[in-house]
Amino acid sequence: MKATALAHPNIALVKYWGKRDDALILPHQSSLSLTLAPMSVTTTVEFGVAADQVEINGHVSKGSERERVLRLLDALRAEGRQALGPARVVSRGDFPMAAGLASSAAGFAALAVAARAAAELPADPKSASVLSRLGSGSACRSVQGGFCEWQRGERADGADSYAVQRFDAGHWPELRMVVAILDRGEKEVKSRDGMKHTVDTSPYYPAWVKDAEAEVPRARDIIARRDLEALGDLCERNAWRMHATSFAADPPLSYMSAATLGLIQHLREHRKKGIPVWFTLDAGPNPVLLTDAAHEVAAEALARACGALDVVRCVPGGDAVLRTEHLF
Ligand code: 2P0
Repeated sequence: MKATALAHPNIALVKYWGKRDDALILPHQSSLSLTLAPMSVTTTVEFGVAADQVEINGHVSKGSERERVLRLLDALRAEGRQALGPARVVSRGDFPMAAGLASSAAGFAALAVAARAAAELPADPKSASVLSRLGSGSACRSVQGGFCEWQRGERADGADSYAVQRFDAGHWPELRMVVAILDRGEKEVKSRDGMKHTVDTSPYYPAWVKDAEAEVPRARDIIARRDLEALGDLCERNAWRMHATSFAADPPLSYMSAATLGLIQHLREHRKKGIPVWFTLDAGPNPVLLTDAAHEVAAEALARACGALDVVRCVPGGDAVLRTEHLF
């Protein structure tokens, strides 16, 4: 009853921003992301040990981090096909320092895939996606590679709220995502708190939900024909609108810094000069630049010229996979 899995992070092209159920992590709207290589998280799970213990990146987990892991394991244990007992979990990420990408999506995707395998359940991306969602919403989009769509679902129990792969990593191999680290600091407001505050207080929130849901099929069509310019325009528009809902919260919430806005301004100048580069922005000040293989060097140079302390170049990543080497 021991298994190990490796999963990659993902970056949303159409963002998830706000829950309709905080406990089950059910979103108000669907979202669509690209799984990113080369960064990954590897997690080993073993059931049937003396007591639950969780270790992430060499530290014993406590508080909410431990609770999130146990919540996911409890859901699996409650399925009750066989008595699984307490579990030992060891997880390790290979993210470069301050990669600017949250490792939680990759971490919970790897945990779900490893825990299901340790429980001797058959490989099933849908069930693993539902399970990983209980740790972190965006994790459900990291169970598979390439372009994954998290369908919001309708059911109150969340059984129909999971991600499906629309295109695998080989569909658009020359696509590039370049993370520009403008600020290495911890953000003041975590995504989970920021999205809740926005849902609760922003008068723009209903408009966001309607608009984002409508953007998902448009993004799918654009990705099908590999139209970089159209995808760049859609990504930027969706990022602006996600942040606009937060600007309109009470009190207002801004994840952008002066440096973020400076870089965005430069992108426009670069596009006028014919360099195909666009941005997206999660709940933090560090933009992720969308471009192609022929222009990733130019995108990195642009990021550094705008003050980036670090730059991480990413390519489309593959599915979460089981590994035969365990971490303990
Ligand atoms: C996304 N983000 O779609 C959006 C865009 C941040 C901005 O998913 O509360 O760590 O664990 O479900 O998944 C980050 O939020 O939040 C996120 P929880 P999560 O990628």
